[in-house]
Amino acid sequence: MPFGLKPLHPDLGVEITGCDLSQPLSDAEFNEILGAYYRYAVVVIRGQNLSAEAQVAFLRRFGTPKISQRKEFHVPGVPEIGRVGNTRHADGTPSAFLDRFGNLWHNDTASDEHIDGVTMLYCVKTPEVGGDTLFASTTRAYETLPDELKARIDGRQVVHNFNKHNDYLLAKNPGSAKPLSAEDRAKWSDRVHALVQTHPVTGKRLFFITPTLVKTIGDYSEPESERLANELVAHATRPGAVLRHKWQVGDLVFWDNRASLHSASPANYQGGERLMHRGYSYVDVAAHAPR
Ligand SMILES: O=C(O)CCC(=O)C(=O)O
Ligand SMILES: [Fe+2]
Repeated sequence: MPFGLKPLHPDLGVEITGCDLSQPLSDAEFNEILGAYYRYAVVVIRGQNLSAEAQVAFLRRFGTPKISQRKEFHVPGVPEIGRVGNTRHADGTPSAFLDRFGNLWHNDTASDEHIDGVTMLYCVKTPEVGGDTLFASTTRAYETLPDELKARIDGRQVVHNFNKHNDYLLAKNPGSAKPLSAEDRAKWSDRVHALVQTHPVTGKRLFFITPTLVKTIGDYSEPESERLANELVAHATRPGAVLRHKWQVGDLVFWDNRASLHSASPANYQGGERLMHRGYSYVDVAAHAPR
């Protein structure tokens, strides 16, 4: 039986109904899901009862799962799935990774060389207040970009480096991040990508950027590059362009990091608990193109 599709916003996002991911999917069924993923960039499937193993099996349909470096937050025995949230072990130590500054627009791939990736969050616990995740389309953003801004970015390359993100957090609030040693900094190399790109599967034009990681854009100075990055993302996330996902336990949400930007909400849950099982998979777009 074909799945149902319910678009969530004019620019991006769809809910798929009639889908139980705890059961194996046929190739035809997965192909339907893949079609929705590329067409809408953000996919919501609610009411799931998904073990971490079943989540990995679904992740693998897209490509190769990436193992997070935060081993202490892996689901025991399932290193492809990390815990994200504010939960604690019985001894009071955190049992999940909490990004206190999650309310920054980003994609999850700017610090990588291979930028086609799907991020997948499965909601285990959600607070009554806060914890929404926000999404915006980078294809629609490019399409609606004023010509003057298009002219400033067309043909330019963007250099992202994860160290910039750490510097940004420290500058904003000393103590919010760990000052990095030269050895730590050397782990993150510059990643150079075209700022304006054509999506390899959908053929749509988009811009690819995560402002807090931007070192430079083209030959603009660092402060000019930063301003330009913020202008682009302000356009992408202007009022009316944002899809807000309010979580329910059992929601699985996954997104195409090339075609969208996302942002968590500030981690202020007023005493509530939030726990997501998070996976990320490199996507083998060559096997998917074009649609
Ligand atoms: O926790 C969220 O709402 C989003 C977190 C996030 O940015 C991610 O998992 O990549
Ligand atoms: Fe993210």
